[in-house]
Amino acid sequence: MFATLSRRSALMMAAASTLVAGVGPAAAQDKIKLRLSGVSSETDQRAVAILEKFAPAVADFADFEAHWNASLFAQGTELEAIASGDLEMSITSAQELATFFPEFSIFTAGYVHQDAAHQVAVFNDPLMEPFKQKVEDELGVKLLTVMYLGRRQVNLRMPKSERTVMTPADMAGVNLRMPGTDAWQFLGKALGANPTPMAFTEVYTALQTGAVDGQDNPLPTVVDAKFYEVTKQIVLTSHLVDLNYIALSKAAWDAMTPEQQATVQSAADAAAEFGRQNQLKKEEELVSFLQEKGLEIYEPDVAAFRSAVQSAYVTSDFAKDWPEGVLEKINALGS
Ligand code: KDO
Repeated sequence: MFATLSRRSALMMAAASTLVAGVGPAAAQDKIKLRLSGVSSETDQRAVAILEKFAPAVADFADFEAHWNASLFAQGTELEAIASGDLEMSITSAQELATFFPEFSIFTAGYVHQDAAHQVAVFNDPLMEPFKQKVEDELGVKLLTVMYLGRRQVNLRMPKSERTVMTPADMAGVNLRMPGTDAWQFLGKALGANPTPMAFTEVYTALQTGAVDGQDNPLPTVVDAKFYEVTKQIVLTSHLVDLNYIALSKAAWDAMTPEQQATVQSAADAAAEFGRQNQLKKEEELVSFLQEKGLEIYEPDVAAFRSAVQSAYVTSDFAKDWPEGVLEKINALGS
């Protein structure tokens, strides 16, 4: 709690100084610098969408640079970098935002978002406005649009003959790598596992050496990061329909003309839509690819996972930070 508060206060100070020092509207000949730091490879569908749809659309007025594989900033440090003026863009997550604004944990809870369309409906609904406004006012970060990462599945090193997972009880003792924030660790525990925090860029080696028993990610990520080379089974828990937000420095936004802002917004929306459709297609296609690679893929008792995970969240401390009535509004936007 104290860590969260001090992290947030430091950031608010940094954001305030960036806003004060922020550049005014750019002179016609100056291009606005837009450096994006991403954790995924450049073949991940979100990266492909940024490179194919966002970058060309803003090329006239922005000097856009994308850095992948966490080569510019480590996973989880990007928002701080934007707030302090060292970076302009990232593909951030609700889990990262929840480290500053605990109410964002509502979007990190398992089995809350139902599918890609539900994520879009939630992001565009008025319920999202106070969340977006707070991030803008206190971190100096604009959340432009929502990107679809996909349905997270449990992916283990051991074969099914050694451990078959049908319910959360079958996850007991599984050392499951989760990304490194409290919200992710909680999800790992709610699944019945022993969660281990670890940066995405270390996961392949940890699976290879047995430092962890497994990891969770959507099928396209399992393929893109080649986790299938070092794991034996995938349990289709679909425990989190995972999302990211395209985050942009408010100072960079304020340096743009209204026309440029409109172009950036529509380029971000177009990239997100392109990435979403490609990722959905890949989620469908990749089951057979992974089976051909020798992985066993099966459905557990999803109802048992859903009820364990949902009850873990609603009785958790996280839920105390969820604004009144928002969960009900999110649910009402689903099918
Ligand atoms: C991961 O670390 O497992 C994760 O899937 C978490 C997401 O929030 C997202 O940051 C993603 O990694 C990276 O973009 C790499 O795909």
